[in-house]
Amino acid sequence: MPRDLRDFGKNKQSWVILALDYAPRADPLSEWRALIEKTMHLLAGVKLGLPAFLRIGPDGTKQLIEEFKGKLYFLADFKLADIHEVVQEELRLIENLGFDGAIIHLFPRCIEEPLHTQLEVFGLVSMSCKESLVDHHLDELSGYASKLGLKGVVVGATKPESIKRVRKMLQDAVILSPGVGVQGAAPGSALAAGADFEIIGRSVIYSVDPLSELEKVVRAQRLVRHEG
Ligand code: BMP
Repeated sequence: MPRDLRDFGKNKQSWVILALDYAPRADPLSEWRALIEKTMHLLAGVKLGLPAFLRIGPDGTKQLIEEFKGKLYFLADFKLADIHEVVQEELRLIENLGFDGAIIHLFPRCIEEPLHTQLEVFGLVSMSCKESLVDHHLDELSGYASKLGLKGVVVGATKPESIKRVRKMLQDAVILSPGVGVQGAAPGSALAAGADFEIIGRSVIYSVDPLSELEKVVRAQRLVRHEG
């Protein structure tokens, strides 16, 4: 049974979702397993991107999730942007792999009715990169996410004004914000703008000391949560 992302944040007092896309060394599964074991107490969840899935496949993915089940939230980010029936089938297969949640892209606007799934589904309404066309439709896509009854949305951490805007529109939505670290947003800044979780990849994955990198991020987040 998939779990609630907000509970992981509360229990861990960390609002970090670690993005796994890159594996600097040869054996991604062992590498990610070791990294997660070392940093798990500072993570609410792990987001598995398409590059990661293509490296370790369905079996490796199942194995990784099984190993840390209940200790971390597992989020699938396979850039789903298709007709309703195909997205529905993708979510079914993602759920079978053991994931707790999944990100879908909303710009095709082909989903006609609420999706049938136990997964928490997050719709992307803004991107962290500068010139994304998606951002021209922020209000429309946020309204669409709400109409579909999605658990939450993805809004770039590099766009605090957009986070504030979406938070006003969707008061109960769980907002996930990628773009902290390498893409320029400071740790804690997306939370300060109204996001619920910050998605962070390379600044941790490529760090010579991922643990202290994460400690810095979580410290900044706790300051926002407790003093903000
Ligand atoms: P990094 O911290 O290494 O920049 O990683 C950010 C992660 O968030 C990547 O997995 C990327 O796919 C994802 N992401 C993003 O960077 N911007 C978006 O607008 C949407 C994303 O899913």
